[in-house]
Amino acid sequence: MDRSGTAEPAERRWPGLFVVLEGGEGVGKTTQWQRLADTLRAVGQDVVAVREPGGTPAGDAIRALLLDPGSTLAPATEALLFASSRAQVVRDVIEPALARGAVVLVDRFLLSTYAYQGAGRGLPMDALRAMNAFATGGRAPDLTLLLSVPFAQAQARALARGAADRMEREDLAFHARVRDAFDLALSATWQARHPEVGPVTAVAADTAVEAVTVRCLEALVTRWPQQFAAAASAALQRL
Ligand code: T5A
Repeated sequence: MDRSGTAEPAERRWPGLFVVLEGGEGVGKTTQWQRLADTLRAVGQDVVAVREPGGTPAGDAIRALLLDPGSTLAPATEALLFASSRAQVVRDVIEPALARGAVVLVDRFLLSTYAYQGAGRGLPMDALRAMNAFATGGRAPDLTLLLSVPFAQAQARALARGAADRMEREDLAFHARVRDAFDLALSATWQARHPEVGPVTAVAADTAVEAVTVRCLEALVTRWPQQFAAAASAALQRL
């Protein structure tokens, strides 16, 4: 059992809310990240939405380097570049937004590094954990929504989208290791060992986009009923 059903964490020390969307290629994260931001803004919430890598001028330049199929990067270089983008966006965007009380929606965060650079590339988890701690300064998400779709369906979606970036060009075995790592992150044992990731909850994303948005909002309502009830109700009415 994951920790998503627990009450609002006592350790929350900032006025804003930090919510991350995660999952392998083609699960529909980016689609839901945009839809959640739009739905929350439509009911008057202050929302800051950024994606990793990216979200700052330096991060966008790092993103281009990381995703360019022409880049040749050693696994350690790749990991450090993802962490560099993260360090910048945490300090320039995420921290100030949380301090003023915004809902911060981030498309990928720590869990992606563990799944792609840890399970995918085989880099040591202890090194990645230390690197992540340095990059975030200890900032943990309040909740991660881990979108899941049957592997073949997600691969078909990603393929249908067209030109593949450097990460998407990795072979099926790489992406299967990434998927397994994401699945593992749903276990209570894994989450207890990785408090830096915060609580992780699964969202089934194998249906129409509108229904997945409702499921994401329901996961937020479970944890913060007052804050997200209006947005969830608006999304339900659009079904
Ligand atoms: N990475 C990232 C690391 O290796 N380590 C790290 O630490 C971090 C932070 C980022 C890459 O970097 C890696 C992971 C990634 O490989 P990216 O371009 O941001 O690159 O790639 P993704 O995060 O994979 O984002 P994508 O946009 O490519 O994929 P998504 O978010 O899973 O899917 P999305 O929303 O773009 O949807 C894919 C397609 O499916 C359709 C969409 O219209 C789109 O065509 N779709 C649906 N179709 C039917 N039903 C639904 N419910 C659908 N939802 C979406």
